[in-house]
Amino acid sequence: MRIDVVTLFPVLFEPFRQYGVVGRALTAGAVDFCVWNPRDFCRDPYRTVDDRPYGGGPGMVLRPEPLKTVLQQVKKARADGARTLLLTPQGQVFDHAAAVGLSRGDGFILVAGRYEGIDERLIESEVDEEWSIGDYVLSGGELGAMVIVDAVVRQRTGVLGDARSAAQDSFATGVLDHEHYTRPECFDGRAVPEVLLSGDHERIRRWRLKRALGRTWLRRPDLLAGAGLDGEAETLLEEFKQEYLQNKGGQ
Ligand code: 9D3
Repeated sequence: MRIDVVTLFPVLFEPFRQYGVVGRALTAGAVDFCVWNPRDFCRDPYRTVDDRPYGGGPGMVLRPEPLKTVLQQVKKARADGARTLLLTPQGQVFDHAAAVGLSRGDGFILVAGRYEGIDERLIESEVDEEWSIGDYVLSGGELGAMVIVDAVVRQRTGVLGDARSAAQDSFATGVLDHEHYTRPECFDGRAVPEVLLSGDHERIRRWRLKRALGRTWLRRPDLLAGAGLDGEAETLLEEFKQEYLQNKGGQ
């Protein structure tokens, strides 16, 4: 898989590409990652990338020419017809299904905007899809690009040490994760739930599933609507609800 990112701030991607799951994927050669700066493709002596908006108003707009030049270079370098995705507050909200979809292809080109936005004609001529990462205001598309790369790269088999990890991620299963505990057995006067020390793997599995369902019901009931629970899950969730409503806490 190859991912290209077009950004005015390539340095922001330096630690991102060096560390963690993404860093290992790049080192292992599972993903080719290239960062391009439109400023390097400016023909004017001052290398200006922005200009004032037609019609007036605050802020600046990214000029179409440097972006067109850099995107044509990227597309020539790839020569695989990869889709070009623009990070923008006006885009579709990125989610796990989108991450899985993108992880199945050969890669894509991400364009991170800055300032008030990008000249619309560049979007019409060079951009295939527009994506947002959520309903809050960021200063630019770079964090959005990193979010997408991280979510996509961890879906690729072989990238995670344990192939089951990606499949068990929340949103992959449709429910939130259960609680986690490690040593010591007693911390700040709080014990680890007894069942986790029992060694009874079937009891532990049912407890974890019940906690996961219960937490999803309490915190993100919207997720449960699309989770498609089987009979066992339905039963465990009913147990959780009853215990919760009787104020037993549900251990
Ligand atoms: C005056 C109008 N501006 C503020 C609401 C519009 C605006 C332009 C550019 C707001 C933010 C940005 C920069 N943001 C992004 O490029 C961006 C983004 C975001 O702000 N939120 C969620 N996802 C994304 S992806 C790219």
